[in-house]
Amino acid sequence: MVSQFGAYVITSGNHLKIAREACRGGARIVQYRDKNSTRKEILETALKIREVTKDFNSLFIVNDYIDIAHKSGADGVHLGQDDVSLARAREITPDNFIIGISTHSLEQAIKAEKAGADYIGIGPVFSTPTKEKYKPIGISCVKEVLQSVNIPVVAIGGIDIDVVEELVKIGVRNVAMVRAFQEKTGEKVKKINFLLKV
Ligand code: TZP
Ligand code: MG
Repeated sequence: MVSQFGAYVITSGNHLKIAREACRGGARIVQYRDKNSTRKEILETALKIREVTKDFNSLFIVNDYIDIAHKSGADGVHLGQDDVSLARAREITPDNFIIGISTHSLEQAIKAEKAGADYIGIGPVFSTPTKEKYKPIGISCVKEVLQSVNIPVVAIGGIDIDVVEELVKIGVRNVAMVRAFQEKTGEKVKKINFLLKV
């Protein structure tokens, strides 16, 4: 797996459109995160996003659903702290399947690496309505995580272009956004990848 993603695009709203624009802008990785549709709809959209990401040679990750990730031919799945355990996820997915884990503290980050995660998300860095029940961890926690684990660390939560430079300064090499990628997706991917030297 690549050791740096750069802009990590998480879809919302018009998922396929965002995925397409992300790929056109040079995104190395797209996560399909759909909290509203039915399983059937999610599989249908996942299959379409798989086609687009394949055309651009971008990695495709499905949030929450291991079975749909597998059926759609995705490269991997992204799981949260309350989802099936990483060990179980490994058992039921093929070799080389990418498994990313959401973490919200240094302890969770270290635990996820030990358990064999391919990468982790760490956040929310700043407060965000997209994950409003979570307390922001702040930049200092992200820095500690970067110093403590060796797998790719994706900073997430309340991030927009204007803070990327600050994140780069503490060593962040992967930045995920949900809301901020709803507008000018391709343009933002390009800018972020430039700042992250991807
Ligand atoms: N995990 C941690 S924060 C977050 C997720 C999915 C939401 C990030 O959304 P936004 O809109 O980029 O703040
Ligand atoms: Mg989840």
